[in-house]
Amino acid sequence: MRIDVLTLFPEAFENILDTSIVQRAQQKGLLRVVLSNIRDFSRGNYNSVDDKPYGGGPGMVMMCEPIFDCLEHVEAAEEVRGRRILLSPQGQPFSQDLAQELAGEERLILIAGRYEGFDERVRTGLKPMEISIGDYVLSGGEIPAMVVIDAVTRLLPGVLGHDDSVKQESFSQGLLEYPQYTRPEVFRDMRVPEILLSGHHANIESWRLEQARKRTAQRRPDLAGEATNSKQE
Ligand code: 9D3
Repeated sequence: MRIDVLTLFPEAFENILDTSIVQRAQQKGLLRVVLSNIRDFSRGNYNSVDDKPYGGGPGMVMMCEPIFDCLEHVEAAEEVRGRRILLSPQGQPFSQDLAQELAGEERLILIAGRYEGFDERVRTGLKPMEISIGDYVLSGGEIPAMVVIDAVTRLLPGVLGHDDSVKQESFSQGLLEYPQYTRPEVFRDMRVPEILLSGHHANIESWRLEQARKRTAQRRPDLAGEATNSKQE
């Protein structure tokens, strides 16, 4: 997969991309992330990428021309056009299902904005899909873009290696995690549940499932009923 990111702050991505699973995916040749600075496509003497909103109002708006030019430049670098994605508070809520869908694409082009928002012609002219990562106010689309990159990268075949964590995830899909323990057996009078020391794998598995269900019902009633469990049902 190739992921392009159009941003005013390419530096903001570098540390994250170079220290995460994303780096491993890139080293394995499964992913290539290409950062482009929208400011490189600004015109005129002041290199501006934002301007005052027509009709008045607070704040500044991202201009369409540098974004169109940057996108067209980046798209020309590869045969496959890919999926255009605008990170925006007005977008479709990001979810594991959407991450799964995006992981099937050959190429993603993420557009991360700053300021009060985009000139509407970015939407009408480029017809990107819009993604929000949740109902809270951030200062820009960079962190949401990193969230999307991280969630999608983990789903690319070969990135995690075919260890249990992938299986575990699908096993307990839609449930919160069960309680986990590691050494020591007793820490400040708090004991590890006896069943986990019993070596009885079937009992351990049903204890974990029960714990996961209780926890889900208590903390995330909105998820209850969502769970798919291939072993049990
Ligand atoms: C307080 C500013 N708001 C005034 C009506 C609008 C606004 C514009 C730009 C709010 C946030 C932003 C910057 N956020 C994003 O670009 C963003 C975002 C987010 O803030 N929350 C969740 N997901 C996303 S995806 C992109």
